[in-house]
Amino acid sequence: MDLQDVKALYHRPLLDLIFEAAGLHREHHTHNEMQMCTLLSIKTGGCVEDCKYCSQSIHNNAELEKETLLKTDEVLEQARAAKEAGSTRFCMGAAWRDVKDGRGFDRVLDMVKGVSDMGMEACCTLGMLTEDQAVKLKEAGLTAYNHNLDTSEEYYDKVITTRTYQDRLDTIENVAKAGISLCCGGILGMGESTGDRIALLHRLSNLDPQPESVPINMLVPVEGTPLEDTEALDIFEWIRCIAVARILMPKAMVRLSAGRLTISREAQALAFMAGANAIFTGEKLLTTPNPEKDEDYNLLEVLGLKPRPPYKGEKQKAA
Ligand code: SAM
Ligand code: DTB
Ligand code: SF4
Repeated sequence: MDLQDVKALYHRPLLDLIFEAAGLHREHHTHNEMQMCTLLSIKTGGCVEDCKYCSQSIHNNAELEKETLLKTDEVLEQARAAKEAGSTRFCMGAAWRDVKDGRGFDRVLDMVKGVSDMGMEACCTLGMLTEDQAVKLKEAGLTAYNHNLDTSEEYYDKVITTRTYQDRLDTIENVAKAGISLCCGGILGMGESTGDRIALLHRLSNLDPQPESVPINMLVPVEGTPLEDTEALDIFEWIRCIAVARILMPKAMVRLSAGRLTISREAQALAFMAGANAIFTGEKLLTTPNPEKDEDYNLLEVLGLKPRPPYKGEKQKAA
């Protein structure tokens, strides 16, 4: 769909959007299933990028305990615990600008292999990646790689100046060339305009192939970052974006990522109706808090949703 069409879609009445999104969700997915994923920060803080939202950038002043790259055993222990708690996808995040070949990367490859051998979907987000590195991750058993566009190309340099939009697109291309599923989305509520949100959704849906998973992050305004005082985005605008994402990318997993802690159960329920079908569980995302496990399971139960089994091997699950 071209930008003008996405714009027209975006401005349709909200309930019409939710209705259409819900229909497409039911057509392409088992609509009462929720994918539960767990995140682990395998290397925390000290990142040289200047992403203005991020607690882990050396350019910001967020209070944070820095950590060097975790040991493989520690990571696999956490993956096992996540599996026991019902997670089927385990995502490892590192505060790196890009991946450097060497011992650190070799250790990450061991982690990926270990998680994959446990029967979980293994996912990583490690910053920029070359094609060769992407191939190595694929061979180690990686299911998906997360690398976000974050916002529109126009708004991008208000948020990050140390790498370009094109750098991001290059990594995304390297991931696709290696045959790894792409997890690619953005952040809402960074002070961007409606037009920026439309442009982001347009860009995401025109990636070829489309992302297998689309994380929709709501800005977590971390103290000590330049975005700490950003005014919260209207929750219906967030739901509108989720519905548009579902309509534009009917086969993707639409993943409610950062920001759920401050979003009401009712708004989350509406987001699920609008096609969101994956959440991050566990009390922490990478560095910021997330709803308690019991709260999430309670919400699923109330809504009649059940955790979705892992789908390693097949790209898309039959509805
Ligand atoms: N360093 C790697 C990178 O930037 O690609 C991987 C980790 S990074 C934390 C992954 C994503 O988390 C970012 O692209 C951004 O979309 C999201 N994120 C980080 N901090 C956030 C915040 N405070 N609020 C919402 N989303 C955030
Ligand atoms: C994504 O888009 N959101 C997740 C995942 N990819 C790695 C990360 C959210 C991080 C939120 C801020 C934090 O906890 O530091
Ligand atoms: Fe570094 Fe990623 Fe945070 Fe940007 S979002 S500062 S690249 S950890």
